[in-house]
Amino acid sequence: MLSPLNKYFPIVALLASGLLFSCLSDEVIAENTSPTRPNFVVIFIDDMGYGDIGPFGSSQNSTPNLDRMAREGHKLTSFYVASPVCTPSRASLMTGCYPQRVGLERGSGHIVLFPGDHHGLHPDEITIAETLNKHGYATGCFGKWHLGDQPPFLPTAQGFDRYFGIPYSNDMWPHLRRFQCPLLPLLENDKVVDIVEDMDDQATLCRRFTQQAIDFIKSHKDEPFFVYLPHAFVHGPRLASPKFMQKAQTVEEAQVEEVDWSVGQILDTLRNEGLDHNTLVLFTSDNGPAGGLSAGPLRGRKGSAYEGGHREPTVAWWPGTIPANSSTDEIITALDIHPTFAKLAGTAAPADRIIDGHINTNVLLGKPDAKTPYKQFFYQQGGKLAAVRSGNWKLFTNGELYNLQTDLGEKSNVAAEHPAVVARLDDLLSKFAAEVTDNARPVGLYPNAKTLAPRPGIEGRDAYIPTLKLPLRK
Ligand SMILES: [Ca+2]
Repeated sequence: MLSPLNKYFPIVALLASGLLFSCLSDEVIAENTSPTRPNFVVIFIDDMGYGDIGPFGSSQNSTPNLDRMAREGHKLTSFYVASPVCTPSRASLMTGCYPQRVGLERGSGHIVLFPGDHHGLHPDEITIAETLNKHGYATGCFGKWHLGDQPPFLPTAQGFDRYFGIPYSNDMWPHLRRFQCPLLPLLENDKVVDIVEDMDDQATLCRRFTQQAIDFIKSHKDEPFFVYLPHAFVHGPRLASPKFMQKAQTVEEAQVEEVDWSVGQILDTLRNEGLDHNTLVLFTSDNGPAGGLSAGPLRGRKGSAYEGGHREPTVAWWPGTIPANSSTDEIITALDIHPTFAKLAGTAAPADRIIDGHINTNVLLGKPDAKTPYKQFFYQQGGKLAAVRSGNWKLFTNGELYNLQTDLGEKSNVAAEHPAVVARLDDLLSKFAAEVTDNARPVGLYPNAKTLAPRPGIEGRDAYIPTLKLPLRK
């Protein structure tokens, strides 16, 4: 059914999504576009908080490789993900759209997708991997996917030439007894090739995904490549490799330090192969800290619309192009990765649909005096729109108002003193809620879904029937 808003679609959608501003920033950066197609590496940690690494003030964890990456690169202190939980955050990174735009603001009856879920990222969505792959890039995904485990939803059906990893979270295994999950499979492309049986296997995941990424980089060094390395670390259940467990005080510290080792391995590979001056590496996390990890000075954790849930410890590195030892506090988000990387590669994110992200090249690359194209950014909680940031003001749907410039920790609700600001931001929330509802695209659906691996102790086909109540959403 057509809604009244659809009649005004071009103007309303452009205004609401900020595409007008994308076009403007597009013009500004045209002269900065690299003549050759750069390589891209996105290192995406699971559940790591704003305060967990050295460049963002951690004194608990030793992260010499990330410290060096920040010294040689650009620290993004206002980098946001579009959701504080796994599936919606990843849907946004891949598409450049708010999660509700692509029908993945939550899973089916749960906040994220589960094993054998009949929902996933719709095959008609264009991922950043598809955009780059069509433009001649070799594309590899090594780690946790979590955008659907049925055939049309897997990475190799969504633009990746090669995949090795776990299809969803590492705690979705038989040891999580309340959900009676199947065995936790490791996939190579779309085939189950191994099972994560126990904690010793869990401890190998950082090493294995890192090695796969390195092998892919080496074998594609003569063509442009896009490597997406979504680590299973530091999501629970947690165990790191023995050499990291031995020297750390806690398992969280050991896992952060092994992730830091992984970063060092990737950057060393790029240096040793002579690829560092033509490769942009982005390090960040999918959502705020889970238990045992740190949001630093921020309020809120994984799952929250406070800054700690959405603002991630982010470093960009591209020697010779990104200035060393630089930083910015301008807003840049996971929504921008698809349109910005596409632009840098000499192509574009799809133009036949709304893309919420911006071409945010100048902020990403640390150009002098770069300004964010964002007039507003929207936060989620529990699969619902929960807050908006505009400038330094942040208004929650429950009426709380904070000034992030003077109150980064969101301690002091000043709504009563600024009724005009509340009214302006409340209007942004209402307009976005209406626009995104009217212009949401469908979630992917795969009827009669089966799990990829069996539940232990059950014979035959029954072992592959999902045990969760997974209602159809649309
Ligand atoms: Ca996560």
